[in-house]
Amino acid sequence: MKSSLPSWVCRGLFALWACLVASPLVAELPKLKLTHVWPKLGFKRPLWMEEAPDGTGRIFLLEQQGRIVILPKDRTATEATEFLNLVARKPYVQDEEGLLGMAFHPRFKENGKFYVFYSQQDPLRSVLSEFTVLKNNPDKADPASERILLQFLRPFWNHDGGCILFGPDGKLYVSHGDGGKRDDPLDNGQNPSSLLGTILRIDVDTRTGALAYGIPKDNPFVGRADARGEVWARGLRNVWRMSFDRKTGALWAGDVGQDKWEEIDLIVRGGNYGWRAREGFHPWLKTTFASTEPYLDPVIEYPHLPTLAAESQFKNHGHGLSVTGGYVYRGKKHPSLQGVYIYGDYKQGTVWGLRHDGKALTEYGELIAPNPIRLVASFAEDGDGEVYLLGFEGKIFALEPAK
Ligand SMILES: [Ca+2]
Repeated sequence: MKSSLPSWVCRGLFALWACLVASPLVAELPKLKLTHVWPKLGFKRPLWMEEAPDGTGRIFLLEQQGRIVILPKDRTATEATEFLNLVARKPYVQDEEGLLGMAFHPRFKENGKFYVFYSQQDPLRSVLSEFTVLKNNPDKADPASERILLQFLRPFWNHDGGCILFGPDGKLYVSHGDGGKRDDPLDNGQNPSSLLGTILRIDVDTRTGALAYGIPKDNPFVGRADARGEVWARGLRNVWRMSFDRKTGALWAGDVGQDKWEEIDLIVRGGNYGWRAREGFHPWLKTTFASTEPYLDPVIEYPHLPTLAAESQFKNHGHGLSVTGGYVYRGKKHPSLQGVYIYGDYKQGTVWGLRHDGKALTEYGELIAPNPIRLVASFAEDGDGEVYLLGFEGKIFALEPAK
């Protein structure tokens, strides 16, 4: 039967239908550009940035070698204020070591407490400590106020994780990598009695037994003889940056892969994210531990090589070598970005976005094209929910729609 519609209309409708059926997930997310902010300031390997939750609007930035500085309110100024200096302790020896994380106590305004995560040698370890601001100067930390909460002994120099965050529940979440080397040789990720290859959840305001912190009673492995009560989630290789969605409270993490797949995970209580038994959605190595929980798949994965894309359900994603987890955009300036989880690849400089409706991935796409000059060390979020990119070469960029 001959159609009454002109043929070009039919072709157009067919193309639209084919597009919707064939690739419902590939979306036209807004293209972004990077705007250099604080252009007169240079930093050494900036790894984290956060606004103090005390109403002062002060933004703190962390350098890998062991410094925390307060950025000037005037973004054209030429000097930052040094807040804490741990350089003499030499946290930064090998590439992945250093001062890696910082978090403000939820009641920072009243108690001046904040937390840092840094590497130390002899023995190799990662230290999680509490510090307090000087009573007579809110722009200076008291270096003598250190209270060590936890030390992770680690077998190798790399995969240290080091992202620390307070959740909406007021508990401190701490990521630590699997302990390093290839293939997680000690099988830490699947060992429920290891603190490595995990995200921990602890209470900095209470104490459990002789520990310098409390283990919340509703943690998933509390009371299990073969497991550590601090563990919130495990089977993670090396979470490089995680964040809470400030609207939904969901915990997002970028877990760095080894040979083939980078992944983004939604972290849930007691979740086992598969490493070293799985890399991304794919079986990897045998593990000596039988998991009592099913392995949880990532929200999305991307390959190290374009030729691997055929093995993934996520076509046209783009490739990279080391994921950097970011933030769900909840700012006010850019409505087109609302609800987009922003993440990137450290090595390629690519920035992607995805949307997730709480149950499933609904959209994903490239936001900024590959640019290997700008290594994506971390993302950051200010008090208004505006998102930034920290370039490893020492620059801070605001993320903004390209038009
Ligand atoms: Ca995984």
